[in-house]
Amino acid sequence: MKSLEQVEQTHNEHIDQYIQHVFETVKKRNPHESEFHQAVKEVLDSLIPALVQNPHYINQAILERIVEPERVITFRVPWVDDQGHVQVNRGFRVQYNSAIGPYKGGIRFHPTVNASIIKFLGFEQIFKNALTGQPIGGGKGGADFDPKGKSDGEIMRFCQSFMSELSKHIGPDIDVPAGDIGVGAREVGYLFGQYKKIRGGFEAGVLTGKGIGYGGSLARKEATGYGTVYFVEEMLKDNDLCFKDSTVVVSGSGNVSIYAMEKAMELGANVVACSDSSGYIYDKKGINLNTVKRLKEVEHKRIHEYVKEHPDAIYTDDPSGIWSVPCDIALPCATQNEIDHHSAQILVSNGVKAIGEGANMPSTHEAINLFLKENILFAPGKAANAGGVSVSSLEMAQNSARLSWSFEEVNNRLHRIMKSIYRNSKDAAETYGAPGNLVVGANIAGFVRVADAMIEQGVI
Ligand code: NDP
Ligand code: 2IT
Repeated sequence: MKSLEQVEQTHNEHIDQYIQHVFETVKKRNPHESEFHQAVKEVLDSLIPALVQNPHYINQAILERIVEPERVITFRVPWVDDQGHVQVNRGFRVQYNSAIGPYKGGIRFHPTVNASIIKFLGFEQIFKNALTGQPIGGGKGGADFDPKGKSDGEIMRFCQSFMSELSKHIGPDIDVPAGDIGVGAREVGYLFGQYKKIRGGFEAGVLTGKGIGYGGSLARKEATGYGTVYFVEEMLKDNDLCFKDSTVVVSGSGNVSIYAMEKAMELGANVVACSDSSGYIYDKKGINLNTVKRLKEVEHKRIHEYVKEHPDAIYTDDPSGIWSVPCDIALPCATQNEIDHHSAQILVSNGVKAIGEGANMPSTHEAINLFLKENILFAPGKAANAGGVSVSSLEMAQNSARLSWSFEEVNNRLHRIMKSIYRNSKDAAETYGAPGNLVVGANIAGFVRVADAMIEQGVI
């Protein structure tokens, strides 16, 4: 007769085989989409204990359903450049999962955007949004448009063309886009203006990240970066560590990066390095954030300009070199797969204590496994960067109520949400037999909320 342990082991092996089968189907159905495969694999691999405890998720084919987007829209985006030439880009919107609310997620404008990137981001967004506790489903969009070097007029015409098509598929109770890489308040403004013109009415809640003067929320701009630091602060506190007097490296110098640096500095950290896609700056005495803000937010210049004003700082034209700067806390806030196994090894050998992912999927599988193996505190992106979409949801709430809260009010709510995401991820990790593993905890906590809502709504 088999022992109880053997029976359990066989059962777990069956579940593992089932999960592998679901993953193989995803790969077959979506060939050559490596980022999408990566995001799906990370979530599926976390779910064994959740399926062991909840076998009805298997009977109800929750995995097979959750990996398949409810809808994927691809469209032509024609626009006229300043020379009078017609240009064509490809636009995307993936409406991934609406079990707990209208589709919600950003829009990315970057030349690398393709179906794989948008699907990986949309898939991550389902679980991230569930973790926030807010009523928002998962979606993502974008275009392979390169905003670098484009005039303001070109950006506006591109946004108008993009929205001319997208407007057919979105609405305050249907799908609510926001910003992501290459899309900030300026682009959201042009997108909103075009949507309003097409609809003939002021539906404030159709987009978030709007300007403060026409329905935007205070603290949305700061929310992702601040939220990442709030999350990491909780994780550090739980391990008798803190930001004060720590050395911090933050990749990128865009929206998420700038406000992660700001909050880390406020908490007493010395932030010594940041980057853009061309290279990184190292300023031993601490980055001057006012200079970075002016260069990036106002003048739209490259980060290497920083050293002209701060000659003690060093610029190196290799963005991934930033991970060789010794630090206690690393906050990757630029883009996917920016920390590979090699960079992770360097961080570990330099004594890093904690990683907080402000970007989406910035660490490869191999990097994450190394951090976990070496007991480095690791805050996964879908939990740690959920502050942006959380405040987006608060923006929707303010729009519905036709009022606006103070900065302090929104910031306090954001802080509470990040604390509760940390607590729920930590508790789920413990409940499901992986104490301290916030990757497993966040994936399961997000998944269970969505899976239960899907079951309650029947096979749809
Ligand atoms: P931005 O466009 O404002 O900034 C992106 C920054 O990352 C820029 O400094 C950019 O440099 C840099 N970057 C891009 N590619 C690389 C690279 N290969 N190496 C080094 N730096 C690079 O985008 P966001 O700050 O909004 O987004 C950053 C990340 O955070 C993304 O992963 C996004 O999905 C995620 N995120 C964003 C949220 C938001 O609310 N905005 C919410 C949650 C997650 P360059 O200017 O040279 O391109
Ligand atoms: O990745 C993300 O969570 C975002 N880009 C923000 C999404 C949003 O709807 O605010």
